[in-house]
Amino acid sequence: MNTAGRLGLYGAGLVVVFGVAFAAAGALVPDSAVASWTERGAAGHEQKSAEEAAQNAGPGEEEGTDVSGVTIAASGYILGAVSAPGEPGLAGDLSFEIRDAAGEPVTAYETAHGKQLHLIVVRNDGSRYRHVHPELDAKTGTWSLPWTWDAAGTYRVYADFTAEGGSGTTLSRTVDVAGAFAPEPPVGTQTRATVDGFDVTIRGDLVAGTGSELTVEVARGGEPVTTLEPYLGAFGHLVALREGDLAYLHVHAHGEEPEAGDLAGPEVVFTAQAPTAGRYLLYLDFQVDGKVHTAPFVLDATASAEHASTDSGDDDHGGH
Ligand SMILES: [Cu+2]
Repeated sequence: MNTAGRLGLYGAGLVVVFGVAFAAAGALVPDSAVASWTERGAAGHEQKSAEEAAQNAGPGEEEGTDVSGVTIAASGYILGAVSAPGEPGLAGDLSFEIRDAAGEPVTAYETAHGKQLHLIVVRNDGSRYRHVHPELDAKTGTWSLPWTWDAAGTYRVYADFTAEGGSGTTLSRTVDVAGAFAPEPPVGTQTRATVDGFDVTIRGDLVAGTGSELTVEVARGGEPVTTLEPYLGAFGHLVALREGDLAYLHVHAHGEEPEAGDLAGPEVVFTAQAPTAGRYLLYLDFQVDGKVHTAPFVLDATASAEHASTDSGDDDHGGH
């Protein structure tokens, strides 16, 4: 399918600017190159072509859809350097700080989805996904948690947070982990995942430029699982990344925030905002018997025009 032609100027710009890092999946991306593209994305300066000028609108303002997580700075905040072990198997800490426009570490945050900061780490090929919650040293503004890498490669580290008095922000940086890199890119769309004995399916059509309803269903041993537990303010937490630039999409679970002790299943419904046609990598975290499991999926979003006759435009954004 030729999606490139439908991406529009902004998408084309992204392919040019960010596609390089992903295309280099067979090799580590030099720090200098990464710094160059992240800073260009953040500052949006020195753009010359029309394509790049369109990009000046910045993530999140593209055709009214939400794109974030492709820059180190946004909304007056910057993600500082990420410190982490340099190669697989070395035990250490992963740490960083968020700084404000004045360069001061941010020490006060608001809780969203049950936590003050959500840390998503994924290798550039979409593998090795982790969703964790580091601890804040409220004196220094340093976030940290014990950390060991399983495999070499270039990783994207996303901090999804709401600073006190601010709005929800997602910033990202890349971290290089030395060693021989064996890529594990997705081979095609994937609507079914088997994880820790659970069979999880996802259905629904991702349509660019609108809220797309996605339903996940969890089974175990052929039986529907009706004992999904609340996790991060919902009965599941879905993260979606755009293949290529690994832009971080906004996904909302439907329904009221569950209370402790509530159970649900086997289905959980989400609304995802796919900004463009193309491929998306999705990761569902769900909790059963106190344990969190992660099911990965790969979906292709169609251009909105292709879908005009069947899509009702139902835009349920749900609660955040
Ligand atoms: Cu989280």
